[in-house]
Amino acid sequence: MQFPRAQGLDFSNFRKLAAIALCGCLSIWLAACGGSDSASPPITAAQARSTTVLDKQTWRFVQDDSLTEDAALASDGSDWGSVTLPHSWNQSDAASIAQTTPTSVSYKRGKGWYRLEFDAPASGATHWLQFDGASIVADVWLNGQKLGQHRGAFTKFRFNVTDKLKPGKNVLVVKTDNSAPAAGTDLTAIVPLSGDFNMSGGLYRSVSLVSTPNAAHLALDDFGASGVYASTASVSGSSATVGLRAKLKNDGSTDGQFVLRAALLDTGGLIAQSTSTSVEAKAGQATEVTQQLAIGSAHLWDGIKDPYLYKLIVQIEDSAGSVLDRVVQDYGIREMRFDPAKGFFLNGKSFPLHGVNMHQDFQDAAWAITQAQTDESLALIKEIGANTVRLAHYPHAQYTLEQADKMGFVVWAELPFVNATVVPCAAGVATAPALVDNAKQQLQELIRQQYNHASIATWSVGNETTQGCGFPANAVPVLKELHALAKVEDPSRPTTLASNKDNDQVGGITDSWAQNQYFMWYFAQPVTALSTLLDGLRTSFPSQPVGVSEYGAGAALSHQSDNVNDAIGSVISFDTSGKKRTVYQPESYASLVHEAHYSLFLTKEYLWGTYVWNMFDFGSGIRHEGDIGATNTKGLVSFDRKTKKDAFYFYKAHWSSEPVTYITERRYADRNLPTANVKVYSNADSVTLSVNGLAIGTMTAADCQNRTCNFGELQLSVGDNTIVATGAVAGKTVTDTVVWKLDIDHATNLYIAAGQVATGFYSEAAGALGVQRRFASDNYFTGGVRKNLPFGNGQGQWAGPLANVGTTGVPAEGRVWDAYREEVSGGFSYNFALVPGKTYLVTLGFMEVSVDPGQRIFDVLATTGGTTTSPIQNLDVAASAGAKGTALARQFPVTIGAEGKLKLDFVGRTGKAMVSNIMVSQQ
Ligand code: GCB
Repeated sequence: MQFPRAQGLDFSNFRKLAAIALCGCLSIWLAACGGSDSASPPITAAQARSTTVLDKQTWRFVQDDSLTEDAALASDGSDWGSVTLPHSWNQSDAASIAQTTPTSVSYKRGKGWYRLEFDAPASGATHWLQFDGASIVADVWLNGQKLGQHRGAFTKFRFNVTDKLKPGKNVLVVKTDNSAPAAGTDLTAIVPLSGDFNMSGGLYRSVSLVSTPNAAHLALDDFGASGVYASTASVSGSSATVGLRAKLKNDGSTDGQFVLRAALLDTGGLIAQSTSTSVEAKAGQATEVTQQLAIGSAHLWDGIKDPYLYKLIVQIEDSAGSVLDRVVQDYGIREMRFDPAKGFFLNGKSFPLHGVNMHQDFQDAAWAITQAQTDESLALIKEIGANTVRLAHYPHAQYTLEQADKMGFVVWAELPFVNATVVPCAAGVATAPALVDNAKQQLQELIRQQYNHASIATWSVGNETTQGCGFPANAVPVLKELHALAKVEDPSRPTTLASNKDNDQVGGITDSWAQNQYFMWYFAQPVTALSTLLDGLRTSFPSQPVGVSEYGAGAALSHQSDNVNDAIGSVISFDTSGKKRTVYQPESYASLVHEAHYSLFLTKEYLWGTYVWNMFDFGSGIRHEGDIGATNTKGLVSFDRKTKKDAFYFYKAHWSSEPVTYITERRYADRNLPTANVKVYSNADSVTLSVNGLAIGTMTAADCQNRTCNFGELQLSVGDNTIVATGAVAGKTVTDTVVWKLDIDHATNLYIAAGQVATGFYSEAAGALGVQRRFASDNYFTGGVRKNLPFGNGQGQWAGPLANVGTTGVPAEGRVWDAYREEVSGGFSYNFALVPGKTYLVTLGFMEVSVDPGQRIFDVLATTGGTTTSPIQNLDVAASAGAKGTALARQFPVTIGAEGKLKLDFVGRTGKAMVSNIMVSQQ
C-alpha cells in the first residue's frame, strides 16, 4: 500500500461531526440536523466507537469481609442484594447517620462483591470494560477468568476483553476493598495512606463497555485516558496554536495505513481549523502522532465570564476515508501563567484566583454521587462567585471536570498523596518503593485522563506530606520524583503542592506552592501571624509563586454566640480518643475567621490563589465536633447542600455580581441577651436597617468595610424583633429579613457564662418567671481573657469533679462552669445597661481550677449612679471553696442609678482576678 501524504480537508465529513457534536447524539442528528448535510451519507453507529453504560442494570452486591474468592466466584448472587451504580456501602453509615446524632459514627471499611450478568455487544472489533472509579483496590473477573487488579480509588481503568467476551450472556464479578491500610497489608502501598476524609468503598462511579468498530483505535490502554492529548501551545493576540498528540493503537494482526484527522469546531459547528496526517501503524503496536492546529482568530476560554469551548474531534480513518474510531471532547484555548510577584494570569491578564476546596462526597451518598448532585454542588460554587476550585485531595470524576470547563472555573487538580508517607509509622521505616510506584501510577492516570481540560491550571503532587513520619527523608525525595514525572507527562502545566509546615524543606520543589494554614482556629493567633508567614515565604522563595490552599473554621449550625470578638484561642481543637474535636463552633466565629483572612488576602498581590476550606461540610470518620459526628464542619454550606452558612454570604458579597444583602445570625432566633449586634454582608451602594418597622440607620458601601456593615448593638424588645435590611444597588433594592425573639426573663435579667464563646448551651430549669433560663456566652466585658477549664472528656467539659454546683444561688448546669474570664493586668470589667431605679441581685459564680489558696486574691467593685462600692473584697476562691473544681457563689444587691448603668470591676490584689458566671436578676 502506498504511504499517503497529509490530506486536505474533507469538509463534508466534518460538517457531519459538527452536527453530531452539537446535537449530542446520532439519533438526534438524524432527526433534527440531518437536513444540513443531506448530500453525504450519514455516519452509521458501526463506524464510531460505542459505549454501553452498565450502571442501571441489576448488579448483585454483598459486603462481606469473610467471603472467599472461590465462594464469591461460585455464587450466582441470588442471595446478595440488588443495587445500581453509582454505589457505595458507605452511603448509609457515616455519611448519613452521623448527621442526626452528635456521636461519632465510623464507616465500614472492608470488602464488597459485585456481580453483573450482561449481554455481549452485537458488534465491534475491540471491547473494553471501563471502570470510572472503584475504591480502593478492585479485582475483576469476567466469566470466571481474572482480568486484573487496579490499585487506586479515583482513576479510570480499562481491561481489554475482546478475547474474553462470550456471545450472549457474560458474568462480571468485581471485588472492591476499601480496608484501612493496616500494617503488613498490601493496602500500605497505595496512596492515600491517611487523610481527614472518608475513603468510601464500592463501584462509586460508572462502569461501561466500550467497543471500537476496528482493531485500530485511539489508544484505550493508555492509563485509562482517551489517547488524545491537546494543549494550547501559544496564544498571541487573537491567534493561537493548539498542539495535539494522539496515540493510535493497532490491535489488529496486520500493519495498516491510516489517516489521523483532527479538527476544532466552534460553537456554531463551523471548522475553526483542521489537519490530517497519514500514518502507518504496525500490528500490535502504538504509534504517536503529533499535530498542530493554528487558529487565526481564536475565541479564548476566559474563566467564569466567558468559558468558551470548542469541540475537539480526533479520528482515525482508513485510507478510503471511513471512520474507524473517534474521540470528541470539549476544548478551551487559553493561556495560564503564575507570577511570583503578581499572582495568576489568565490570557495575559491579571486574574487573582479566589475560590473554594471541595471533596467528592454528599450526605446520604458518600462518594456515590449522581451527576445531579455534582451539578448542585457546582451551582452553589457558581452562586458564591468563586472563580477557582481546588478538587481536593484526589482526582475527581470526569463529569466534574467537564462541568468545570463549561462553567469556567480554574481548577487545581490533585494527586492523593496525603499526610502519611509510610505505614506503620516507626522510627527508621522508609517510604516503600511500592507506594512511590503507586503514587506515580496514579499521577500518570490523573494527568493523562484529565489532560484536555481547559479548566485545569496546575497538578498538585501532594498535601501536607510533611506530616508523615520520617519527614523529611520519607517525603521530600518522593515529592521531587513526582514533580519530575508530572513535568514529563505535561510540560505545559506547573506543578504545585499544599504545605502546612516545614516549609523550608518543601519550598522550591514544585513550580508553585500553597499553604494550608488555620490561624484563629487550630492556632490561637490572629491573621497578622499568617501575614508574616506568607511574606516570609515570599522572601525565602522569591521565584516560587505562593498561594493559600486552605484556611477556614468549623461552623455548627446550632452553635451561636453573643460576642466572638476576643474569642481567638478559646475555640480550640483537641483530640480525645483519636477523634478530632472542636467542641464549640459558633457560626459567627467562623464568619470572623473568614472576614479576617479574606481582608488580609486582598492586601497581598503576590498570592496566586486563595481557597476556603471547605465549600461543603464533608464526611470524616476521624471527627466528632460541633454538633454532628463524623463530619468536618468547615463547609460554607452544609453536607446536604441545604443550608448556606453566614460566611457563604460574606464571600458572595465579595465575589458575586448578584446583589447581596444578608443579615447574619439568623439561626440565633431565640436570643439570650436583651441586645444584639447587627451585622449585614452586602455589596449594595447603601444598606438601611429597620426593626419592627422603625428605621435604625443607613450605611454606605464606604461604611461597610470588607463588604461587612456593622450596625452595632441593638436593644431588643420583648417578643418578635423583625429586622429588615434593605440594600440599594443601582436604583434597585433587595431586602433581607430575620426575626429574633426575646422572652421576658432574658429581657429583664442577665445570665452570662463568662469566658464562653457559644451561647445558650447552659440552661437552668424553669426560673422564677416560669421560663427556661439560658446562659448567654460572654459579653459586655472590657479587658481580661477567656479561659477554658482543662477539658478531658471530649465533651467540652472539665474532666475534674464539679462540686457545689446547683446549691443556692449557683447555676447547676455543668457547662456554665466550663470557662471563665481572667484578668491579664489592670483588672477587667463588665458594663451592663439596666433599668434606672430598679434593684437587682447580682450573683457571681467562681470556680478555681488552677491555683492554690493564697495565690489569687481579688476584689469586685460595683459602680452605678456615680458611686462605687466594694461588695466583694479579698476573695480567695480556692480557700473559700475548699477545693479545686468547687463552685462558690457571692451575691449582693444593687440599685441602679439614673444613668441606667452598672459596671463591675474585677481587680486582683494577689494574682489575677476571675469570674465564672454572672446573674443579674431584677428584684
Ligand atoms: C488540612 C487538610 C485537610 C483537612 C483540614 C482540616 O490541612 O489538608 O484535609 O480536612 O486541614 O479541616 O483540618
